[in-house]
Amino acid sequence: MTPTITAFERSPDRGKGLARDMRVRWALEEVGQPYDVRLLSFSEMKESAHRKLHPFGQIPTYEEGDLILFESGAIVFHIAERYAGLLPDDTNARARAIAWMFAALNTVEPPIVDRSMATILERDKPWYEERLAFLEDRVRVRLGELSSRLGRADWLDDAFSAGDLLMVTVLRRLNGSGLLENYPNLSAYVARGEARPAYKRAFEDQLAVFTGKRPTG
Ligand code: GTB
Repeated sequence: MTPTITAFERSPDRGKGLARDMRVRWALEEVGQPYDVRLLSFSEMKESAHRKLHPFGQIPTYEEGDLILFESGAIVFHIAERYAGLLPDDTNARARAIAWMFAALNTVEPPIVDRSMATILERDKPWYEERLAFLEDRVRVRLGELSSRLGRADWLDDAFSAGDLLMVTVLRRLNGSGLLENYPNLSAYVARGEARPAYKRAFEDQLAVFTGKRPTG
């Protein structure tokens, strides 16, 4: 059964792969599973038909037969469990890869989202510069720790996994902030993720939603 996911009809990032359907698209491309996409406007996301799929009226969602899922992390985890290619077979290595999935979403993403929300919602406040400096310090702490752990390795725990997929998408939210560039091994790590053929296919597909041009490859 071909799964259907939901995505923005018109993404605020103009198709730069920052909305969270990107991680689901990438996971599906990595495992070679074709999928359909249903595009939603902001108002459609808040209608009851969509809220039956997503209690918070957001994207992405995932429908596959009787299964309806929301939360990008849960969706990527489901894909990684159902299809080969995103989690190792070895039990301990698999547990470590899952730990990195949680680390990406629970430990690294929150300060990055706090920073990006402040740049959108708090820019006109008198205390904005002071708060931004505080939030960026919090991001730097996590980047420093992640950079130390990654060291010279290609991926967080030996082979590429769903943990790397989520971590790369989380770090990409720092694009344009100038923060990632101070950690060359993390910049190279993100570039390594973006160079994967599955990433490129997913990126082109979500970009095509915005540009209206179908990918050529
Ligand atoms: N925890 C949920 C998950 O991981 O799935 C969070 C889902 C979520 O935040 N969805 C956002 C959404 O539907 C889109 S991804 N927002 C509409 C709403 O809440 O009404 C967040 C996002 C949106 C846009 C950009 N961008 O343009 O750069 C980046 C990230």
